[in-house]
Amino acid sequence: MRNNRRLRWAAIPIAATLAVVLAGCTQAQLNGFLPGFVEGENPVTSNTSMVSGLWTTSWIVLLIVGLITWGLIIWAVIVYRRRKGQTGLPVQLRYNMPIEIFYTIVPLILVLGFFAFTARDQAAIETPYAEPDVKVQVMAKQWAWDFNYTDEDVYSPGIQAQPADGGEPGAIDEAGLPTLVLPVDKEIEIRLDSRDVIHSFWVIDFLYKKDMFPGKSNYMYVTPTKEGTYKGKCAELCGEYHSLMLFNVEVVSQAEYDDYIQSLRDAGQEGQLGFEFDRNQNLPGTGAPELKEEH
Ligand SMILES: [Cu+2]
Repeated sequence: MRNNRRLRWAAIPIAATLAVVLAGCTQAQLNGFLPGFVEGENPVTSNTSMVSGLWTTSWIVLLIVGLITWGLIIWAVIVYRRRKGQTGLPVQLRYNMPIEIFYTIVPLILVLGFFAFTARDQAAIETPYAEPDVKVQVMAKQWAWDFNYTDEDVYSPGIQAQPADGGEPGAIDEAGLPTLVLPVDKEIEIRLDSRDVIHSFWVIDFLYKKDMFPGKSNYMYVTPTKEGTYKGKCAELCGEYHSLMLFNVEVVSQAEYDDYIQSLRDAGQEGQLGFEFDRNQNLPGTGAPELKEEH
């Protein structure tokens, strides 16, 4: 009875604090301060709301755990502080079964909960499109990107970021960055490959990145839902000019996409930039002659 009343007293300030804090939140804050979110506009991709929901909910749960923990620490420090005239050790308590059970069960619930929600969202995001509208292939290389538009059989080669002419020291030539053009509201399958070492394909506002390995293809499935230009970068330290391994993703209307594909065709960039440009030519699966064992 007495314990219940105490708990109620603790619950009131916690709930009040949460209500005040959350009521004062802007949409951007409720979105976990993640990049790409603009109030009143479409999310950037079909996945971003799910990712930011998982992120923000996790933080709220963890902050509640934090508030309870900090509250208990401060309470114990104040209530059980050493008072004038006290000597020796206070009464030592151990094997308090209710508390032992409490701090075994609660973390277990938290871990299982985080796991379940992560697995659910990951499964949704990683589900391949049965019939993607557009297939592209991204080839990472030290320190740039090649883009193959698989269905259209055209390509766009990229070079690493160059210094801007006459700009600030360290400024880069934005116009010269490799650019992947994608149509809006279309299901896109992106095949990810590497020509040399491990890289990682990261479009910041997509809230998603995935590693790219030599000799093994990874895939990502995404539907961009807002037109715009989004910054991308390599997210896996891959050598000296890793920081210059930048690109842009331009999400455009279908008509603009068709124009872009035509411009590549007009420039003679037909066909695909294949694995023949990879640095290592002896990887399994590349068709290279394999070493024969001698008997
Ligand atoms: Cu890289």
